[in-house]
Amino acid sequence: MTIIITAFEKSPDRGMGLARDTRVRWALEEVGQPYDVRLVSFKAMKEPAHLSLHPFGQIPTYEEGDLALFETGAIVLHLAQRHAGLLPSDADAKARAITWMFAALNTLEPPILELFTVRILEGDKPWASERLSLVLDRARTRFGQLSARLGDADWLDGAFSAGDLMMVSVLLRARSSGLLDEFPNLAAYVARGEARPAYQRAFAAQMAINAK
Ligand code: GTB
Repeated sequence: MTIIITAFEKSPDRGMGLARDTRVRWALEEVGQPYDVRLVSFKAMKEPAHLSLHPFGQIPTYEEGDLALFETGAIVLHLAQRHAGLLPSDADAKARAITWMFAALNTLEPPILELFTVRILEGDKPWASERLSLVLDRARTRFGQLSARLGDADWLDGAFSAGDLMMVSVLLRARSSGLLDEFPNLAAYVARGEARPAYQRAFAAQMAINAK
């Protein structure tokens, strides 16, 4: 059964890999599943055909036969549960890996998105610099806590897992803020994720679309 995901017809980041289809592509590459991509415009995302797949009119979506999913957390978890390569077989280790997926999406991603909002979307507001320092401090606290937990380990809990895939994907979005550079072990962790052949293939595939 062919897996089909959706992605931006033209990503605003011009192929830097920050749009969320990259993490789904990465998961698909890690578990060795081929997939097709349907590109959608911003207009098409808000039309009924796409809204029937994604109630919030966003990318990515995931179709596999009769199954249609949205939300990258759910998609990556689905892939990790159906195929070998992203979750350990030990039940407790699996639960911890899934915990890291949630931590990435619920604890790290919100302050990183706030950073993006204040730097890019609200950058011209008169209060932007004041708000930026508050938001930076909140993100810095979370980065410090994550950095302390990671220490000098390669991955968050033993072998590379879906938890690392999600955490690296989320941290990548903070690179342009410079915050990652304040925590060398996190910067090295992200670089390790990016160096994985599966990530490289996923990045190249989305770049091929956006470089056109
Ligand atoms: N919680 C959902 C998930 O994890 O799947 C969030 C999905 C989402 O935010 N999708 C975005 C989208 O479709 C694309 S990834 N936006 C269009 C809309 O809402 O109308 C977010 C994104 C967009 C652009 C960049 N960029 O240019 O750097 C990075 C990330």
